[in-house]
Amino acid sequence: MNVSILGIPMDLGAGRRGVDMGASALRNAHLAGRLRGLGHTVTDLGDVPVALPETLDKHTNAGLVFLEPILDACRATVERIAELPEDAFPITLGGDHSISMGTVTGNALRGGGTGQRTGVIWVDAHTDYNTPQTSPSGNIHGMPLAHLTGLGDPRLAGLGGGWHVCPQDIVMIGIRSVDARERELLRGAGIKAYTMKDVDQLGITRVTEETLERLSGVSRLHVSFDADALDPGVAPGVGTPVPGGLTYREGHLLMELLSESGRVTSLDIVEVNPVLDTRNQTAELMVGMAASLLGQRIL
Ligand code: DIR
Ligand code: MN
Ligand code: MN
Ligand code: MN
Repeated sequence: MNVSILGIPMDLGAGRRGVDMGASALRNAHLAGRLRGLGHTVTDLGDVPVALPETLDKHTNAGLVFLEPILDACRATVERIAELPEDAFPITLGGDHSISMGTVTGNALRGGGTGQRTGVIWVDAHTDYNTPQTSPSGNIHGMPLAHLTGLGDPRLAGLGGGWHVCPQDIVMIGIRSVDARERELLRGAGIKAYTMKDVDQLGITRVTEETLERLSGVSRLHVSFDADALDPGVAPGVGTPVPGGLTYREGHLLMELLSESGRVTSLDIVEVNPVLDTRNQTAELMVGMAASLLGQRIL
């Protein structure tokens, strides 16, 4: 496959500093080399420009911290991704999870037109379905999915022109932290969420099979992988660790099964925080997840 790597070194959407270095940490953990070793052609497109928080006022825009510079970075991301050919496999490196408003939209716009129907597999401890009204923090990394479906602030929801993700085309996996008003908003939204309870009860194999079945009518599938979906024991380098996450093998098996389906067309790796990590182990772990999604097999 033709893999295109794009970095979005942004931590403006997160409550803690450091995920802006995530893209660099993933490159240092030999992401490109691992994928070349699997037979892929890999091109690194470099980074999208992102403003430094030290140069900005942390003014809160009615519950939206750093709205303008996040919008700028997301718009630049949409442009860079949308121009890639339809047969490319983009891997976008965060950065905090607010980059996904740009990456998912850019991928939907690839190939021209007003946006293709796109399935989104959101692997995360959190549902990231806050709006500025429901968010307890004002941090935009807790809001990307709501905006991708067209809710929330019209500037963020408008990144794709008129394009939005259909709620029934979203599947969340690994969920174990939902804010009170976010939960109310999710109820009845039509989004499928596999919580950690579901993973424990059904097993990750059945969860993955059901996910692919649910999204069987959708030709483009985007995986948005927040490192905090994994258990903090194996992925300590994240800003908002939550106990009880996916094990090392559950993460890999999910990626291996998605890979076998041959249906995934793009990937985000987000929320890797090298400042909070130990010897870059979380970046190395996430490079392994990407390798499994792109064809690495044990035998
Ligand atoms: C929390 C934390 N739900 C918020 N969210 C995330 O601020 O909205 N942490 N995404 O990684
Ligand atoms: Mn997230
Ligand atoms: Mn998260
Ligand atoms: Mn819109």
